[in-house]
Amino acid sequence: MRYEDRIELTDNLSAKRLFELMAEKESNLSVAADLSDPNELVKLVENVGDEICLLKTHIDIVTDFTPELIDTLVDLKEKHKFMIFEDRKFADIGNTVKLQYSQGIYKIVDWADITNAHSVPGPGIIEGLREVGLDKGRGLLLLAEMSPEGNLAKGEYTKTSVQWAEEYDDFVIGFIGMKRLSDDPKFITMTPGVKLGGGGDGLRQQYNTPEKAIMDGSDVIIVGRGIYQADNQKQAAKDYRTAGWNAYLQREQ
Ligand code: S5P
Repeated sequence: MRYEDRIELTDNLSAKRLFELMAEKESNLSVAADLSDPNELVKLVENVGDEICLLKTHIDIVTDFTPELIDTLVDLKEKHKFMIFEDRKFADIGNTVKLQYSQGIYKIVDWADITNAHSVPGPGIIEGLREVGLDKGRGLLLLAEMSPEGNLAKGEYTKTSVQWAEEYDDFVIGFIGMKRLSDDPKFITMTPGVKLGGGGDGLRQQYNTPEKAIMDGSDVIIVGRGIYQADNQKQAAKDYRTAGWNAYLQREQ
């Protein structure tokens, strides 16, 4: 199904907005902005902002973090029209993740439209995050699968994650997965480990091409080093955007 036809299938505001934005902007590209220098991070976002539907951050890798950085990212989000996904990978009990999501120095729930969690602690992790995120219209992705060689997110673990998404579908908007994991089109699958040319990274990351990810039923390709390490970040983002979007058009024909 086309992204615009999926808007009405979900009640979650972040999922609706993302489908809308992807269709409007003709982009299913998310950039993983894994840069520690805040100035380099902002420069990257300025370079790629027009090409992406979603900015994926790891806010805790930023050296000398200040709350002003969040203000800058939110300003860029409004200017270039994208959403923000803080890739926090929560993994604790419900009560603790609730605090990690809303308190501390990052106050993730205040600015990140989307975040994600491991399923390993059980459904309490979803319930804890949902208590603070749902009223703010936030969305959660479950890490039902992962990209690196040797990871344990497979089989029953993946299946149970999909069941929990169905159970908490007002807040869980989809998955990190290597392929489509649910037949229900309201769920969004985002795939990391994407690089033109494929390959790996020496630390067991495994790359697929944008075409392979989209043809396997993914909705959003997540690209980090393929874009931020390129000599021309803007051009690289354009290339990945075109590859992801063309694969989607071909899939939906
Ligand atoms: O299984 C996963 C899940 C995630 S969210 N594998 C991943 O690589 N990621 C994230 O995607 C990872 O934390 C990083 O931010 C990005 C991949 O970056 P790249 O430089 O390898 O493209």
